Amino acid sequence: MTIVYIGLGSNLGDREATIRAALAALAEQEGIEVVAVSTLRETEPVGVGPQPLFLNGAAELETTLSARELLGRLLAAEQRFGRVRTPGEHGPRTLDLDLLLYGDEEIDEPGLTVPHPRLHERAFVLEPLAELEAKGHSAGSAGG
Ligand code: GSY
Repeated sequence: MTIVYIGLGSNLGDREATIRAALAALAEQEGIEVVAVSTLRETEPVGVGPQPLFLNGAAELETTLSARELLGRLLAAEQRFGRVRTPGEHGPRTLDLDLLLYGDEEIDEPGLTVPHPRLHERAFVLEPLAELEAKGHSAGSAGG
């Protein structure tokens, strides 16, 4: 069982309903347990030009899946909840599920980098992780 942290984001449609539905869909899947979810907060878009405000948060999962398998599940959930990915474009999105930490593993493969490469520079990720840690879910020592 590996402890994992994922980033949650949306800035299109019913943002909170989409994030909550995606978490429920993940929790139903074999090999994934949703352990804790941070509060969701509105944030100004970073690095994407003028766009609607995001709703962001983070969740702690426990999983028996490999990082690659879990990434596949996250991408499938994004698609299921209406995300359209266009290479090179950073348009508004119904759902963004980012794999932030996978235990204490460091992975750098095509399409899969953990810890997430921009984790430490994004307040909209760090603040919900800090909240989970304060609740006793220790993102700082994931897997350790
Ligand atoms: O993967 C993160 C997508 N994203 C966000 C986000 O989730 N929230 C905010 N506030 N800005 C962002 N810019 C990008 S890209």
